[in-house]
Amino acid sequence: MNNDINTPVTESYDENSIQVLEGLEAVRKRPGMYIGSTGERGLHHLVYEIVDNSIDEALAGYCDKITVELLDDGIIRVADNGRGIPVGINPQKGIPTVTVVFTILHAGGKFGGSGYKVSGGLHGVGASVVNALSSWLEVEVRDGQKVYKQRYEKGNIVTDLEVIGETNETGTTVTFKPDPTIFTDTTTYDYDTLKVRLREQSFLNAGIRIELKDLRTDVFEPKSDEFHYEGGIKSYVEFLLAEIKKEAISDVIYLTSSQGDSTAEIALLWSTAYDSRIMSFANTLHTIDGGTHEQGFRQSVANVVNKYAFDFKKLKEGNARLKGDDIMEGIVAVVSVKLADAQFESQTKAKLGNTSIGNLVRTLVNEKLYLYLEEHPADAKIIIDKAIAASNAREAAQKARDASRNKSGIGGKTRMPEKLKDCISDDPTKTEIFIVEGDSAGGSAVEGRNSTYQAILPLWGKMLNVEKARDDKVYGNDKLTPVITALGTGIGENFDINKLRYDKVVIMADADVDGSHIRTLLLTFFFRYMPELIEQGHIYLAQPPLFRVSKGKQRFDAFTEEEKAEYIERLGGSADVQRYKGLGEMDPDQLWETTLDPERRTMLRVTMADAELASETINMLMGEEVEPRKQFIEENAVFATDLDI
Ligand code: TSJ
Repeated sequence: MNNDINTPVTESYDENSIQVLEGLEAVRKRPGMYIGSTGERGLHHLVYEIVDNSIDEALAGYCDKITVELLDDGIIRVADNGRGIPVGINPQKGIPTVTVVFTILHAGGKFGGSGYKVSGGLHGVGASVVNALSSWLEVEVRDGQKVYKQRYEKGNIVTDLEVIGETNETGTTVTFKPDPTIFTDTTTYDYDTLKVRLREQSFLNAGIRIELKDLRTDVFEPKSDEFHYEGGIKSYVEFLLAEIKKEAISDVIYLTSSQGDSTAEIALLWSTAYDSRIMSFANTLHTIDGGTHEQGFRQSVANVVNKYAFDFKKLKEGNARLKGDDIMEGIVAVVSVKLADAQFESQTKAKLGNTSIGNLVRTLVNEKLYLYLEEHPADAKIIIDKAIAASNAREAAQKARDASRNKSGIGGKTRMPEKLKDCISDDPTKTEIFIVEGDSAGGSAVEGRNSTYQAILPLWGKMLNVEKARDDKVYGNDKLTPVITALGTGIGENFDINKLRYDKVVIMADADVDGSHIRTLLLTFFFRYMPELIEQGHIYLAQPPLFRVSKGKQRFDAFTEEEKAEYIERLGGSADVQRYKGLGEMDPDQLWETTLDPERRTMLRVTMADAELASETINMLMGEEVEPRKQFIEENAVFATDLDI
């Protein structure tokens, strides 16, 4: 037996043997060329290289269970119940096939070119690479009669293949310890990284059972998962849907076809989401950067939906064609292709380049998705309506965005909202804008204000629920557009605090439930779209009083029940008490005296000083759960007080 990886184990010098002659030494010299990197990714890649062999055995129909175990000391064990790697003498090399698999560098590894054959052959690709990069590796083969074992260290054979017992089972078990002198960053496996990948593989290979066990004694708690999906990529889209916490608005649509060596398999559905989630794979490798198969999918889905909408007259005049992005809104899809000579492009080698597979996908979608729509007109209607809604929202957003761009300077002045009663001064260090709830309060405020420095912008009606809406709706909302326009800063990426037209932005709403609602919505809007305004202390909450306590010429405004009682006592125990029902019922003078006059008013400055409270609040506001948000809105008065600095 040949015990040295530097000694060629073959006598033949044909072209294929050149790599063989290089031996595993080459792998240890330039590990990155074989596994991508020697960082965390490369470390995890070792496991995938081994597991892929068991998956091939399962695809060949001889294995239905794969187990991956994380052991102490960075050791990994992968076992399957397949036929077992052949132990007979390989006629070309004169040594057991299993030894060939682990000690000879095979041409055409995953990183050296194409490493995939759709059916059979090419098993064991990568096993020698893993062996070369392991401090030690042991393989155990069960052939239904005997248990064979061989051990290697850094790729070198240290024991002959020997029989160590008897068995009536079949299968292969590989145990290895990645070499810490190669994986210098880390040799610690991340359970969740393996979990995501193994789950993905079990989706892509319907019916396979993959078990993952964390048996490391130093982990906080032992973990294990089992993945088994008879539905394959149909189960995958359902899983992805659950992951984004959305509802389906169509059935799962499953399309498949093959041509020669190539197959394309697609599962898709439309959900209530506002973006799309498309996962593409080539030969079960996740093509993060997409490629021909994914592009073919996107284009043909857009074509088919448009063609169907046109053929069945589902679009109004002028809505001539729906854009791809609008059709894709809410789509959840898995596109999985298998092909003989996958060509990968891009920096990360995660983009498929084969044009023929793009055409296969296009043909598949063009024919079968169209048929599906014809046969499921109710689904088709929902899908098209959703695309039309997306299209309308996008157009509204564009209009609002244009409106929010401050064109003053070169192109003249932005037109201010009709409802805005602006102030005379345009000195942005002195001016104030009051965003007022309701038209009647707005009227009093306009009359009562100091018109040199104080602008009034009345808002009315039921506001849009900012937390729940998509960005487009916020941009396009006719309640918020005047606010954006009046402030002058623009929002999102257009935001420019230097264009702020007022020093103080004051939210003025009643102390009742509606007022609290509006306050919450505006605060949420500012938090989300103009956080700098809060950070730099420009946002305020007006504090209109609740009571007027008077006796003769003496008058006091009380902001709380306690204050009211205090004033009554100060006035000798009896006094006239007027309850301010709302801003709308104050006359202009009262509003000026109590709420607008900088000399007398009380205002709360909204700050982010209590950053934790703010972020928690916003998380809760932005979250999916309705209950805490509802509760928050009801308790909004408390929020305002908490922000009082
Ligand atoms: F990568 C590996 F080599 F290290 C490895 C291979 C690791 C593990 C965990 C499993 C396997 C593996 C290989 N499982 N099952 C097989 N099957 C074969 O190698 C095999 C068995 C029988 C025949 C045959 O034609 O009879 C052909 C093959 C390729």
